[in-house]
Amino acid sequence: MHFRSREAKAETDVSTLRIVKLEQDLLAKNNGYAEANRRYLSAHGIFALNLVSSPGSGKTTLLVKTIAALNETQPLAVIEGDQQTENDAARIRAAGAPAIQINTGKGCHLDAQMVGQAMQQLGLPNDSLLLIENVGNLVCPASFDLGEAHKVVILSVTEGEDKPLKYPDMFRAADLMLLNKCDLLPHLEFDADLAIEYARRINPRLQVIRISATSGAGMPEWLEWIKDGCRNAVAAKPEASLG
Ligand SMILES: Nc1nc2c(ncn2[C@@H]2O[C@H](COP(=O)(O)OP(=O)(O)OP(=O)(O)O)[C@@H](O)[C@H]2O)c(=O)[nH]1
Ligand SMILES: [Mg+2]
Repeated sequence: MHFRSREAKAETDVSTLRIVKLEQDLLAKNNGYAEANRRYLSAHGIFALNLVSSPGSGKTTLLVKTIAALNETQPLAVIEGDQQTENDAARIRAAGAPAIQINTGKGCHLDAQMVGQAMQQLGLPNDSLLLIENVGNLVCPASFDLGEAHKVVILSVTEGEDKPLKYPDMFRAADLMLLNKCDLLPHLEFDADLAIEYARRINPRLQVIRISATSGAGMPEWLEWIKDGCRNAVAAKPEASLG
């Protein structure tokens, strides 16, 4: 058993309170920037999605395929978040879309101020689609509102069915889950129904699309979901409601 003096315990309590206060201040500051982003996006009819997942679930692959399918008809741009490298932004530019890479260094998530600056640099056209790929991490990005319309969580079938139960905040914060790499199901013991049941146990209103970014299965449903969101964002623009 471990005994601590009353003084040592009081000191720990004070440090814990200080950390909690710092976290609250950080999140409050972020929420201010997120609200500014949201106002800007809504005033310009821009539909913004924040793609969140663990590393390697297929976010960039999915974005490349999404760009290939929509680029001709839908103005769009991408903000890429990674701790290091320009790799993902280079993949997006090669697919034909403008992209800004944010390197967060030791940071494990994008924040709303970084995204606001990147939005200004991109000069997003009215009525466009903004796709934000967050840093691969199932924990920190859940707490940071970027001003997006929806968080989209990508869970790939190689990760295990229990991830929604282990990382509930992310699945609670998301409105849509893309169950990716479904082409691999025949080779795995992954139970897709069980994974979806776990995710809905955490978040009963979570929409789910089974998808394979590489084979293209499920892509039409995902693209329809995006197009619906873009139409709604344009229709909800303040000037649209006046006219
Ligand atoms: N079989 C299969 N492989 C996929 C699928 N989607 C992505 N991959 C592969 O998964 C690996 C990681 O894909 P990325 O798109 O780089 O994943 P990411 O989520 O962007 O990774 P980070 O940005 O590092 O977090 C690559 O080897 C992809 O080819 C899929 O639907 N099926
Ligand atoms: Mg990526």
